[in-house]
Amino acid sequence: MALDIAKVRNVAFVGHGGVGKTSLVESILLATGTTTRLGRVEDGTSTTDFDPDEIKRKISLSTAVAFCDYKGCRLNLIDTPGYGDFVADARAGLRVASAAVVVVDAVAGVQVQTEKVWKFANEYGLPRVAVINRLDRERADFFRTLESLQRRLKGRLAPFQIPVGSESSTSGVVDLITMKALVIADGKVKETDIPGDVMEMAKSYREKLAEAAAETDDDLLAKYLEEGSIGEAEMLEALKKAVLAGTLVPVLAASAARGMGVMPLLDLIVSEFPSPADQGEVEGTDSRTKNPVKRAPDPKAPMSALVFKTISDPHVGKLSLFRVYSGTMRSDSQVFNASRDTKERVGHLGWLMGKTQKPVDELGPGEIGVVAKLKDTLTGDTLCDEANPLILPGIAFPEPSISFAIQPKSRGDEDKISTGLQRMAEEDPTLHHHYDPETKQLLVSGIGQLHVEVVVERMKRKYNVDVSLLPPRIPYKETVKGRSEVQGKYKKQTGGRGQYGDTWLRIEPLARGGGFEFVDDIFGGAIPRNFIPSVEKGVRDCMKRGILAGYPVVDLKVTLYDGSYHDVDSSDMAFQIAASMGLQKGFMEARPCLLEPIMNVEVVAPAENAGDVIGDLNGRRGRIVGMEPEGEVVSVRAQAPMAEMLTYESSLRSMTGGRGGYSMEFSHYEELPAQHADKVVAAAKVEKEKAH
Ligand SMILES: Nc1nc2c(ncn2[C@@H]2O[C@H](COP(=O)(O)OP(=O)(O)OP(=O)(O)O)[C@@H](O)[C@H]2O)c(=O)[nH]1
Ligand SMILES: [Mg+2]
Repeated sequence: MALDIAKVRNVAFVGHGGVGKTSLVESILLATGTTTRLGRVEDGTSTTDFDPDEIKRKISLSTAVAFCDYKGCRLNLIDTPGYGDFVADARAGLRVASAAVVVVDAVAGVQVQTEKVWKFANEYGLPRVAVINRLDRERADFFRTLESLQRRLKGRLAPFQIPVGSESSTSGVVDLITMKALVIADGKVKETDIPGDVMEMAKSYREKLAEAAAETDDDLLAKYLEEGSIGEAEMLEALKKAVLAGTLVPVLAASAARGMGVMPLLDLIVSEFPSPADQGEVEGTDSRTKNPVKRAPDPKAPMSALVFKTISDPHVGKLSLFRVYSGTMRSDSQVFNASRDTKERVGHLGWLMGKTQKPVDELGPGEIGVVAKLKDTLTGDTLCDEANPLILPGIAFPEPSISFAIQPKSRGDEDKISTGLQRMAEEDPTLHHHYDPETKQLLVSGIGQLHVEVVVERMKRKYNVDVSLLPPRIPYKETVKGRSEVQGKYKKQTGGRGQYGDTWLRIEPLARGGGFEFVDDIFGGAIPRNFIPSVEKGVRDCMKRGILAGYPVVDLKVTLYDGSYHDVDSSDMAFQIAASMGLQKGFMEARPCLLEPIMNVEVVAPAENAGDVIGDLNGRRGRIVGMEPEGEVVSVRAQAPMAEMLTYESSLRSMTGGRGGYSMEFSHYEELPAQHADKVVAAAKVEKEKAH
């Protein structure tokens, strides 16, 4: 029997790295009796950080799902990674969730990834709660963090609780709705009266909450202004509506380590977050007619499900994690992958509890499940009923921003490497790889350095190949700043049939991000029509290979405006070569330059190190764009070239005695100053000579 859909809650845990998402999920599993002891990330015993790489690094690298039952509801807890390199998984987790728990650290406040996941949640229109966690830590401050949330995130945030005690003496929370305290004593949560020392604060925040509730409804506001208060039932009702609509975000207080604030979070999830039934119909596209179609979350409707995660294991094979949106998926059945137009056999279905699966016969709308060994299905695909083929909106994954060349440590491992990379790319849509014939190197591209390092470790553990990672290759690009007009001519007469292609090209820059534009400006048949695509192909191929230093050419407009041909000797190939020769020459005459990737960097460091951090960033050609004190720490935002930031981790560590942290993501391309560009061009020459 599938679950009662009104009783399902799909909740994604999102936030910046290391704020306690996995620990909070673990506390929930213990509090609901799902587990009998509290697993810990540090000990490698948590339910959702089960992967050996996660255990080794003590961070989540990948989305994992666990479930629990509470007050008659089924809660699917989607634990997503917070580290910037793995943010794609957080996005995928939010895509299939009905609500989000945004966890923030009580010391650091809002951080880069907090803002990012907040935007994703907005994109999917998800109701959410903000949980201020790790309140037991030194320098933790609920009210300062609340202020940081209200200032930096868009949306109305109102505390539903305030903490009792602070830092190591944190002992519980005051529930501002019931005006009772929930304190932890002997590892158990007890309801008590509000302690005297927080009474004033509790009253003042209760007042604010009543006000926030009143403001959600005109009639209620009128009553509040007239009578000076509103009843608990009315207040609750108004808050509930606003939370469901996403117009109000409750803020809760927690310490996952102490199991504090967990029960109120569970109550809120059950009573205020939507079920898949509340989420209503989903819209997709009929894969045959391309018409929009809607599906109700009804167990009897035609089945549709979205795959949001793929895990591949050399032993178990491929696992596909999915959410059912309509209809019922059954074990031992056949489904249709509408995204790839292929049938798939579904063997055993399961619910997920971290790395283990609980077998289940069928999964109804809203349920999250797993199936092994689908042959062609990848992340983002829609599985459905073949007679009613539907494609649901997929998941947008970020493009990789950093590339490393990898080398096998022993000869003859090349095949194993490509199999491994192929499999890993199936699991991870943000991992790309390709062979560069210029340098004869295999390049692996990912979102950041850690991402690629993890890939290399996995390759060793799962596919038994040891590779070394060469220093990262900065993804420079080439472009021009000026214009030129050149002839590209290829003529060869050696016995038999010759080769003849002749083109005149005009080369001009496009605005940054403009890509490539090819204009055919041939009149009067100077070049026959069938050879025009050959010219374009010659230009494109040459741009891909690069001209100045072997990096792809971008932001370029090439106009073919004249040329000539030979009745017998002209061919597709001759025109491709002619165009490529023309472009190479014209490019060099049009003031070529290199573009370099610029990163957005956010550093959080102790306030006393602010001066050093800023000085160091300036030394790395960085531009400081903002600096905000957050209590005893300071957050510095800057833009700096990727090439200068590769060694940042260790510098920051030594500057701050290990107390600073940072995150970084790609922002845009800018011209690389000439003295740096010269070095890159020279290095490319050396590399090319070595390869030939
Ligand atoms: N003192 C204290 N430490 C906590 C608390 N919650 C989590 N931690 C610790 O903080 C560290 C990070 O916790 P995780 O649960 O792994 O954080 P996360 O948000 O899942 O991290 P990523 O998945 O890597 O983004 C671990 O060492 C936890 O034990 C808390 O309430 N108090
Ligand atoms: Mg985690």
